[in-house]
Amino acid sequence: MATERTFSIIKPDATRRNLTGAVTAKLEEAGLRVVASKRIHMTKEQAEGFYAVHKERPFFGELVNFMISGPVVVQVLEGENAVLRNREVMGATNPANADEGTIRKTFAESIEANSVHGSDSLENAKIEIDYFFKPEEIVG
Ligand code: RTP
Ligand code: MG
Repeated sequence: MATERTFSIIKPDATRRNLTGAVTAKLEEAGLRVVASKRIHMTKEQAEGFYAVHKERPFFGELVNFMISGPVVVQVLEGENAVLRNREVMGATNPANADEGTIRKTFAESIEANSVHGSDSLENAKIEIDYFFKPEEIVG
């Protein structure tokens, strides 16, 4: 087992419904420590850059518009196997397919408005953390 850091976003559908605390509680209950957190309203350029890997996907434009439709909370999470652990507690992308008790099963509105983002690999976690945080903003 290895202590890892991963990157999380509490998406606009969740901040709009005052679910920042409830989502964070699920992360903490899963053994993930919030070592950095800030509420931001992404610019279009920031969202497009963040989701650049999806730029050829049919949902790219809608996804960017959704992500800039309200504030988000970007977080760095630390814990044992944090990348996989976070993916487990998030649940499947489409809440209809997500397991009971997961964040998306409990809170998500749709496949797009699915309440959270989480890095899908350790390599991407590092890139995504660096995209939003300066090293001194992370307190382990
Ligand atoms: P994420 O990157 O946000 O953690 O989610 P994920 O890995 O489970 O899903 P991914 O395939 O990377 O897609 C990124 C986000 O795009 C939106 N999406 N919309 N309309 C659609 O068919 C569709 N598919 C994906 C979701 O917000 C998804 O989280
Ligand atoms: Mg993804």
